[in-house]
Amino acid sequence: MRVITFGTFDMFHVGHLNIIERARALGDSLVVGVSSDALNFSKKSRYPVCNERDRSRIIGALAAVDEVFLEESLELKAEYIQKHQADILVMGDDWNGKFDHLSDLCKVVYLPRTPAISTTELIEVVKSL
Ligand code: C2G
Repeated sequence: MRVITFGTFDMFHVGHLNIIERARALGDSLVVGVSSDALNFSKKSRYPVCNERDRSRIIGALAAVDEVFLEESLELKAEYIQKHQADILVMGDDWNGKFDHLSDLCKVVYLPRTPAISTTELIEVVKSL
């Protein structure tokens, strides 16, 4: 079974590692769509701290990850799932219900987020040092 997941993975932290490892454990291979800088800018009106090239390199270097590609648009999930022949889509439960319409293409699984860590909180901690 091939698993696919998506994310920005900015300032890579253990919450990111946990979901990637848990996603991989649901199948035999894992492909990760890393959100592009432009996609992030369109969503949040700011660019990620780490650029898409560096974020993709970090994700691609993980033992749990078999393949990485750039996610250019939130609207293209169906195309990405088909292109990569994914059997299971994994997302964190902050996206609960948002991708249920894709369940005719593949199984859709929402995994619980790791508590008490996020890129936003890391930025706040660093700012306050
Ligand atoms: N995550 C987690 N626990 C945390 C923080 C993040 O499990 N403490 C998960 C998120 O639920 C998500 C993944 O890690 O599944 C990546 O998180 P983000 O980088 O915040 O990704 P996001 O901007 O939500 O993805 O198509 C979706 C887009 O790519 C956006």
